Amino acid sequence: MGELESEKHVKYIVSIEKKKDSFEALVMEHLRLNGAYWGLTTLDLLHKISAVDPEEVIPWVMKCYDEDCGGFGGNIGHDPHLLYTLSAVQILALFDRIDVLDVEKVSGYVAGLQNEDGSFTGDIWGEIDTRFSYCAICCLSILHSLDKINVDKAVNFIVSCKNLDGGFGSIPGGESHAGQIFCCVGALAIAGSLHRVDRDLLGWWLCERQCKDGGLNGRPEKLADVCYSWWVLSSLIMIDRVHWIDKNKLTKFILNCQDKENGGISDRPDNAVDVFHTYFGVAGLSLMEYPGLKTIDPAYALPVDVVNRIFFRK
Ligand code: GRG
Ligand code: ZN
Repeated sequence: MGELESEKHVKYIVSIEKKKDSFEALVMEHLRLNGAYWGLTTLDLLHKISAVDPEEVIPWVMKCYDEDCGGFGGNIGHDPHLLYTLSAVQILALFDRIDVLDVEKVSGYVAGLQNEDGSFTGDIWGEIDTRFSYCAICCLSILHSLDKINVDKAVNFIVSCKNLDGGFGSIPGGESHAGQIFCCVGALAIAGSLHRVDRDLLGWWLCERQCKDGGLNGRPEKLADVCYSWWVLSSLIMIDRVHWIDKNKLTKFILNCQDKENGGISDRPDNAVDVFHTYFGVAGLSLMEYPGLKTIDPAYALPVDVVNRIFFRK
């Protein structure tokens, strides 16, 4: 079935970090802090975080910080948003540099986005989505600041987005989608509330996502895509039902999506690679204990050694 082309993927990720004027960098402009998180986490899983210089990364991350409100934008001068604030905190955690943050200020920004019903808006414009519940809970947990929000209400809102099929949507009544399921299950895991998930029902829905080609899709009747190797598999692991899919077939599907010449992983075989699917492929393989990779934590989406450093530091 071929092997994971680790060295080529490292070269590919480092090259997109450098080629800031490439087409991919251009279309990804507003997502740069996210892209940096996906790329850097992949490098760390491949044991190659040393390929980038923290003295370049950390000052750039801090340039995306809005001192007035305490949140991070997607790039220098962009408006702050929970999505980018989580990416910034995750990148700083990867480099063990949370110390550069004003934790009171950043956690105050995140907590200020919680609504009366426990939900979160992504920024001042008011869109509500369980993605933002995940971002807030993950971010505050890394900052040891969950006490700044009403966790019970946050959990109750997420549970109100649970559907009869066992899955979760973006808002109450929203269709079940593997990406939202990751967010809801991840947030509930971090909040210590996984007992609110119907594990057998959800596990059944999630394992039904495996297609004939071995890959996973995000909803019934859709095509398989490497990114669901992350969204679906991480959720299955958190509810302890990962043995319900065929790992061997999924591993083959991911390895088939590699660009074996220039590095990088695509959404499905023979498509163009990008940094997101490179992360999803490598992270999916890490969840399946592929040899030579660091283990990734399914809830925090960070290598387990990084998570341990955050919570068990003496
Ligand atoms: C730190 C891992 C981590 C996440 C941060 C942004 C976020 C929190 C979570 C996003 C969850 C999500 C909704 C992912 C789904 C993304 C996706 C592939 C959407 C495409 O959906 P469709 O329906 O595509 O357009 P399909 O595959 O169904 O055809
Ligand atoms: Zn995808």
